[in-house]
Amino acid sequence: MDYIKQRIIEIGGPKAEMVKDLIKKHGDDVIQDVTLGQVLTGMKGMVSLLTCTSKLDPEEGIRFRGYSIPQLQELLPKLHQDGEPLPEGLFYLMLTGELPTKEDVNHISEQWALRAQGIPSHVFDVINALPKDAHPMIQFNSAILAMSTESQFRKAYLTGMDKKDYWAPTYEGVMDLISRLPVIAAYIYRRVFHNEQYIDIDPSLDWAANLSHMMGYDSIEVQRLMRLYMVIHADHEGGNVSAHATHLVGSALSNPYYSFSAGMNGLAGPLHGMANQNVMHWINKMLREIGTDSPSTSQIKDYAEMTLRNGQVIPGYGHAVLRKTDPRFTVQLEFAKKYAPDAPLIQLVDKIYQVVPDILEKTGKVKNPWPNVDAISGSLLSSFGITEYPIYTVLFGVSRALGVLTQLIWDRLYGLPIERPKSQNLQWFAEKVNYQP
Ligand code: AMX
Repeated sequence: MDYIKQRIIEIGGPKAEMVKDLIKKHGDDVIQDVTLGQVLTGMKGMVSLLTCTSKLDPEEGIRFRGYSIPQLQELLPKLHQDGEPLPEGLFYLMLTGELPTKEDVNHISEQWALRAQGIPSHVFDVINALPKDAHPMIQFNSAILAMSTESQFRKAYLTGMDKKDYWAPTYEGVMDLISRLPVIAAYIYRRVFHNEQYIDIDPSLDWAANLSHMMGYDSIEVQRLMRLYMVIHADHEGGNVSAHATHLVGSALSNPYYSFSAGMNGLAGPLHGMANQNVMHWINKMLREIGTDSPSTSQIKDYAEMTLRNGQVIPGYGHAVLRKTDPRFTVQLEFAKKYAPDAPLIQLVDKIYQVVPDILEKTGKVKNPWPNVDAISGSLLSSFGITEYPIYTVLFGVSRALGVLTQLIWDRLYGLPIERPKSQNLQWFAEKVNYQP
């Protein structure tokens, strides 16, 4: 057995026992009161999920197994001393709760490069059957579903295995799926934007560098950017739409492909992962309508206010949990200032940052006026040559697989049951609070 699986058994076994024991001894203990407002406004702040891969603090931002992004930059194995952490290391950390060694990271890199080569040909047929102008997320998700024919979980389930072992075929499916996503994403990118000039995988490269390579970018800078991008988008606790959807569908024991596909359908929404593309759309429309590549802060202010007057959101700003500037925004801005300080788009992002929070604050209703991860990610990719913004949500999805699929393995380890919250009609809520119109 692979030594990582052995380690998962050692770590996961006692934790699974603890979950059972907690339910047995404290299943009826009250842990939180729930307000009507919480239920009717998206369950914000309502504790309803068990997730250990990462934790989101409203003021500080994300921590992966207790480590902040700056700490990860310091502690996770890197290819270059002054470089970005390898996403393989973050995956290992989220999976086991332990910091990986360089050998662990190399082992995962090798595993993924090997497994990436096993994509059945019908998956590419499915992509090719779609029109090229079908949004890349449609192509991406269709390919994920098509790969479900390979599900090891389904085969193992049908053999009648013991449910405490479900995590093992789930792990195999997750490893296959994560390894293959860069190939699929790059294939879609080259199909749609580069005249079907496909580039083969290079098994000597790490996972993120391979994605960059297969997309057609072999510079050290883009490889570094891709590693950073893949690390910071990987996980954001359990309640965000892509994680929660993956978890929910997975709770029916749907295989990793079905479960992840559900998460990706959620990521494709404009309030979630599609925001990274919409930010570029918003910026380009603004530049077109104002008629300049370098608008003044007062022109940006007028345009942002017009967006609000038209009843639209300003993409890249606001968050359901965060109440400060997203550290994932800050780390990208730092990267940009280091490697592309003169990029006009980065200067524009900086200018928008000076103007928009104040405007959102003045609405009196936006709970978080600060930029999120998507306010800059597209401008950063664009500044390094990846200008075709419909692919951005796909790249987000490749990264998000690391977190939500690790969560799925843990759902299986914990033996979590099918999810089935109670719903009530409007009258029930009105009666519950003695509502008087
Ligand atoms: N522009 C304009 N209005 C905004 C806004 C923004 N950026 N952010 C929030 N608001 C509005 C909401 O639409 C809501 O208006 P309503 O009362 O008229 O319906 C009001 O402010 C209160 O909303 P909230 O409690 O502050 O936010 P939320 O938790 O309901 O939603 C989010 C969070 C991210 C969906 C929202 O801030 C938003 O739409 N932002 C723009 C889209 C975006 O950038 N999404 C990406 C988020 C990160 C990610 O998942 N990748």
